[in-house]
Amino acid sequence: MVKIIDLRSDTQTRPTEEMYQAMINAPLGDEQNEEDPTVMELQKMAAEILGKEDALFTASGTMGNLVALMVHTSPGESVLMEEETHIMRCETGGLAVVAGLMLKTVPGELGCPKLDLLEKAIIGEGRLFATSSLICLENTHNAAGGTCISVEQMNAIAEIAKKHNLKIHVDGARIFNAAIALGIEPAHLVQKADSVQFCLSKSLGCPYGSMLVGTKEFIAKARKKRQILGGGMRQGGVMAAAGIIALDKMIDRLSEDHENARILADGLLEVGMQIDMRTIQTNLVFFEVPTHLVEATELVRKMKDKNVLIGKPSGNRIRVVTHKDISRDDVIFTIESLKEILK
Ligand code: TLP
Repeated sequence: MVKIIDLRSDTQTRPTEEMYQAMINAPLGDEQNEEDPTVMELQKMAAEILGKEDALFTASGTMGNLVALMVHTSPGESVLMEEETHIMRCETGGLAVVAGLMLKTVPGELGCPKLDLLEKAIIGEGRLFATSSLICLENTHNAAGGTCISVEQMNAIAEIAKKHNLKIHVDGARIFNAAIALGIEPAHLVQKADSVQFCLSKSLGCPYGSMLVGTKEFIAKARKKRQILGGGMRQGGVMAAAGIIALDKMIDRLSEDHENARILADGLLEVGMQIDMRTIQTNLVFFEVPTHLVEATELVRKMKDKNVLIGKPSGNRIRVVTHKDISRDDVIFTIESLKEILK
């Protein structure tokens, strides 16, 4: 069988053999009644790893983020975030459609909202106002290039949040990539956050699911909001079993993906692509295709002919992502393929 090298996203992974076995053998129960031992074990592990009291298994990152927004806010309020966040760009406007929230975006630097502008954007109390109640951060930040928000930045944002009585939610779809790249414990990185969503189905290799973590009170409320969205499960342990393996075995290996991303970025530079190297921090690589070399859509097509799938271009900008099913040899093959196409 021909190997397809799929660099479009770290969502394009297959479960490990151990995950399949765990899924087959998982003890099961009714998740909505909190009787599924496997889901409960996964939730306990997720809460512990992120240093929070409790956790909830959700269908997706989108659902986890939306549930968090619904718990932290009331309809008619506003939520602040950096202007290229995933919640703003790629979650179908759920915050407005379902949660009844107004969005205020703030320009950022490498994915972190600019602090002075963030504070200025806060809407205070008043009969006429969509008062701000929540700040959402994204760590790592997808559109900025998989960049990390540091503990120092988190602390500074927490100061602003405290001063204005706002909560902080972290869309940590790839929070473990951030922790590994920054060289700190995940719990330390999110200490100042009131809630965090992270994806099992991204870098960690699971077929399904996200975790939402926070206080016991927050998670009790989140469980009800998840039910509104139709996200209560029955024998959810089948899917949670893969998550347990992921938290046990798949976090430490993320540094391999980061190394592969750096090698890929160096190779892309070598063949003439343009990259802001400040953004090469984790497993995402965004590059600009100079039009004098090749048309971005043509490059995608030619790479596909070589069985290498790369992201759909946005203008001339293309994303490639390393993950557990991309080996060092795959990265080298990708660079060689680029060289052949561009020679
Ligand atoms: N990101 C996906 C999809 O948008 C295509 C990707 O390939 O990067 N937050 C962040 C930062 C994300 O990157 C994503 C998904 C989500 C939330 C949503 O997670 P899901 O797809 O599980 O709803």
